[in-house]
Amino acid sequence: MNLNRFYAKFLQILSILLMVIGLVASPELAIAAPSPQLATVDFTKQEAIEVKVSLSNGANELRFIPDRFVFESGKRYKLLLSNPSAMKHYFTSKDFADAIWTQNVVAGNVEIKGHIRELELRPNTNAAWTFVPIKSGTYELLCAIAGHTEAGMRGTISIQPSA
Ligand SMILES: [Cu+2]
Repeated sequence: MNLNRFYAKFLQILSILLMVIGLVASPELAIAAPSPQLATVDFTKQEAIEVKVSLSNGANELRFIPDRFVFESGKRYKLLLSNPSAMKHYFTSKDFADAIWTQNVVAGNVEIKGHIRELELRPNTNAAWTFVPIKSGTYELLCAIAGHTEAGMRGTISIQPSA
């Protein structure tokens, strides 16, 4: 065997060895390597997506504006609620409230933490509800004041699975 043929044989064996090592090692590496997405996601540090909702309006119409909401599971939202009408109104969607994680509700100089189930807004007040949707589904929204739901103050909130 001359030197060139020796090297050719050596390289052939080496490449086969590397292939075998690669095949054996790669499944383990695939399992051991943490998913970069999972490793870096912190729901509370995502930029909040701002969504506005008006409870009634200056003409005191009994409706939510808008009355359809679509959120995506795992994203962080800041729902900016305002009541520009002369009556108090509720933002009530208990099943939705159970399907999200609430970071806080800020109203005036007060920040409320913990599980929130409904908000009551007096005339000319605002509140910001920051949350992360957890469970997908479609949930009913209504104003709990007698007669308001029936008059049209209702809507739906959908949570879609994360893309
Ligand atoms: Cu109302």
